[in-house]
Amino acid sequence: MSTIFVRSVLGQSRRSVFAAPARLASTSAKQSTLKERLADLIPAEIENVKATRAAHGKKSFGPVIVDQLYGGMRGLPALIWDGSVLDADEGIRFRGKTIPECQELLPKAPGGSEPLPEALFWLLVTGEVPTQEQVATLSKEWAARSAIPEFVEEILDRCPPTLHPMSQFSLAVTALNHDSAFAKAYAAGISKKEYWGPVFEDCMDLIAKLPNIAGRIYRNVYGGGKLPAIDAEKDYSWNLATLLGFGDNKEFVELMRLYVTIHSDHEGGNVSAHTGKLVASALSDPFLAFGASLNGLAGPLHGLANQEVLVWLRKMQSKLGENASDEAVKEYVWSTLKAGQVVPGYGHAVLRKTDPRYMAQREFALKHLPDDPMFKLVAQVFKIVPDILLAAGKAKNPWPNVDAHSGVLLAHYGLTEMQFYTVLFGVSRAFGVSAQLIWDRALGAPIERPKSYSTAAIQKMFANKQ
Ligand code: CMX
Repeated sequence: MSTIFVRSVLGQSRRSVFAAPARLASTSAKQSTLKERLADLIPAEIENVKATRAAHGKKSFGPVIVDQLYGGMRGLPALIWDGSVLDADEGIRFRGKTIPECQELLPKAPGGSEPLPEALFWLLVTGEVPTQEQVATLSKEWAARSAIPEFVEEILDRCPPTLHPMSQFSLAVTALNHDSAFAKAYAAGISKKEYWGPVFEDCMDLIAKLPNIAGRIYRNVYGGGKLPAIDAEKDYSWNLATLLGFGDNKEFVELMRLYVTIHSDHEGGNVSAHTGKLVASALSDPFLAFGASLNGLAGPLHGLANQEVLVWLRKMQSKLGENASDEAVKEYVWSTLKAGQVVPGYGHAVLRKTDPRYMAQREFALKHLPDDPMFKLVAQVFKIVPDILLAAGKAKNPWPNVDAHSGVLLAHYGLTEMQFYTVLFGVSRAFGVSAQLIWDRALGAPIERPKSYSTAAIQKMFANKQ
């Protein structure tokens, strides 16, 4: 990644703290915890943002057209989101690093080959690749914070098993606000400059508690007995897998490391990320904000698509049988479109090429489960759907997104309960949203309040104008 210099109004060059090329953390960083490292970085980034606004604040990004107001604000530049940036052709970069670069550079578990999500969180928050030692410290810290209050356990235990796991997830996360450090500090009159500290604490608690929440929901709804305790000597993904009942399968644990890493963040405009940022801008605490994110993620055009893909593939398989011909699959895809439904797992609001998150999962499947019949169907669908979507002529992007592949990997290892899949997406998304919420409060981001118009107001505005 190239080094970026921001010229301040005084004519001095200031380097963004996040613009450093890929490197290991500095010696001083090696000795610090994530919070200490963050505290080091904040003053310089505040100055960097000031300088950026002074130099570029009045510059235009180009015109806003009326269609964007009606068209879901597609492409409207409207948000700052530092953890990741999405390129339409290349896909996501986390603090400037592609998924393959993260797979190469981020610390791994002993004997593992996928990045540890702890490392990805450190990268999202600081812009630095952490050391193995820093990652181990973070694993331990999350294990120490992982217990959920008894009343939250009771809330989950009293949910009917017919309540969708995402609704249960959102309830539990929202209820964690009972112990929010930020809400307490705000009520006690904390200064604006100090907001980031308790928000950091809440975000660390949030991420740490998610395996216990997800594990409890999974076992309550699908069985599997008593939830085991978190092991402070093991990493986050091992604990997540173990609480779901799959910890003794090394490949599944590796899958969790990859899964959480690639689902963590996808810049700021997607529904879950933007919802979290918006709600937190009212100074709602991170639990309330992320509960709202989860409610957005639970929609079938967003995170629920990972459930929908497997439902759709299974229906296809039960109709066509195994080893269906390309012709039969084509006909099935057309029948989906003709019924006025979307092909789940295909298309994207920003991407215009195959999602690198899909490719990372495909690589994993080619390495670990090349002969799985469902993976073969996913690969067959990948060959067939893009041409059909192009021929149908509506979708701007005919290529697969992340959700087209995740379900088949989970199902391969025995996690076959499709309604649960979006919960795992939600666990991952907490990483990206949390990193941004911490920085939003550190940088004093204001309450969001874009301007809306009525159709009558638009008509009046342009009356008698060409
Ligand atoms: N199947 C059928 N039609 C599709 C399609 C698909 N996979 N993708 C887009 N289209 C249609 C849209 O519904 C839209 O139709 P209308 O004009 O009738 O409204 C038209 O093509 C143009 O849409 P677009 O501009 O290409 O796409 P959008 O930005 O509006 O929507 C997305 C993006 C992801 C919601 C859409 O591609 C979709 O519904 N895909 C299937 C669901 C899915 O996989 N969602 C997961 C996305 C990743 C994530 O967030 O997890």
